[in-house]
Amino acid sequence: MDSFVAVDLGASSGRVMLGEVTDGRIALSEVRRFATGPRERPEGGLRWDVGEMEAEIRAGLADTACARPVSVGIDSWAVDYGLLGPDGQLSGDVRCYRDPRTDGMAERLRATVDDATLYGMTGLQYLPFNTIYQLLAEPPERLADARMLLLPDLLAYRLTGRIGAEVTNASTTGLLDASTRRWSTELLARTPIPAPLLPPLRGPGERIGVGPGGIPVVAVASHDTASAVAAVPASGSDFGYISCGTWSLVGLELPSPVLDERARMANFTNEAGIDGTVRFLRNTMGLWLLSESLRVWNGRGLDVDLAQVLTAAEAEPAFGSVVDPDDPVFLTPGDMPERIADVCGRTGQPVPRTPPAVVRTILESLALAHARSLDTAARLSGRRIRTVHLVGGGARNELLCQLTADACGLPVHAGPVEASAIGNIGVQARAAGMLQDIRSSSAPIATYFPRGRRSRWDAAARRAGLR
Ligand code: LRH
Repeated sequence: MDSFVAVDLGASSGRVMLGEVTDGRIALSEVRRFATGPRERPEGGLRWDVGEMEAEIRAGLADTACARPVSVGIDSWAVDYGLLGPDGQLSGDVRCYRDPRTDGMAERLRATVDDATLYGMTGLQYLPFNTIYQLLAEPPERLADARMLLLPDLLAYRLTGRIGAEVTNASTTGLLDASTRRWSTELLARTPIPAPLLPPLRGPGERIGVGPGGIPVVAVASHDTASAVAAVPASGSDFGYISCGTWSLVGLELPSPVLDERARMANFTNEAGIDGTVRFLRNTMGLWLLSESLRVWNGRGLDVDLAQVLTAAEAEPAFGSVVDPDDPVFLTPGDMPERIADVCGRTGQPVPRTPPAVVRTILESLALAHARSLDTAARLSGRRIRTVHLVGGGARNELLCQLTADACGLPVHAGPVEASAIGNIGVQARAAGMLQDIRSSSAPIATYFPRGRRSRWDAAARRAGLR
């Protein structure tokens, strides 16, 4: 039996997981869990505490030492980075993508690169927080003589002293050429971003260096979504996936990018996956709407328990109101129930007043967004989807899984919950020659079959004014 360590960082919590590989299957256990959430600083701006993350990772690694792991890999959410100064030290804080500092940056870039050209180069969905817009929001002097390291690469640097940019995560920056998988020098030349800012690229499975206690640090698919999709327990090519946590990443695995105008207009992204695959997906607001609602209710002393409110939401009438989860009003932290009420009022729908009614609206809205994105992905790629795999924390949410099956009119296989950690460990174990198929884990999978007519979902979308 061989052990590997996955450090899997999410936007609210981070985990150090031990993965044991026996007879080609991965079994996970959690070694350490810690809060990661961004903090608003007095000087302004939402920032991550990288020092605290590093300390937690080091403590987690010390806890795994007796299992003598073969290696460790780090994955996290995409797009955020730290800047290393000429002295090799982190200069300033790592900012959170939900910080509104990128307002106006897309317009600034448009002055030198039009949207269609940009999409043709990078194949990236427009999101206001793509790294390219964050870099454009930096004072130019911060970028001179600096090196940019995406978060997993930054943490690997702090453990090993080695710099690099792992390619799956680099593909979320808006600076990688989607066809060649190299930094786009053509695009860089049209921006004030200096080319030496970007470190050399490396791929999943490459050894980075030696970390604490002599453990080898290996590059994995360091974008958490890339790791999660690598672990989708599917065979064949007629499946769609939903990597569902803070975000819902909804789409298909393809052999090459789709860079045409229809894909751009549908705001689909082409991110780099393992083994040269492309994650053709739409990034949709996910369970963030629910977690922020719970935070707000509990902050007001309402004491709303997740399990109880989900049971109550199941008993709520169907199709009260739905909203577009991608409405920009939902991006920044804040009072989601209030914002949902505003959107429902604005679109002439009944306003959900109680926590169960709000939760029902959120889950039906997410299920509808899942179905619409899968339909679009199939249409744009010419692929047929026969089953859906829903992985990540959302796989625990039975009501969401059932509603997603209903809205898609397709069976939904839910699990593994810890898909990112499994993909992370799978890449390491395969690189070490100890595993052939990353898609095999011992995690339980639950299947939800569709109920009711799909036309009811279309009618709900029309009532909400969703095109
Ligand atoms: C999910 C995720 C997603 C990104 C977002 C910033 O955790 O990595 O793929 O778009 O965070």
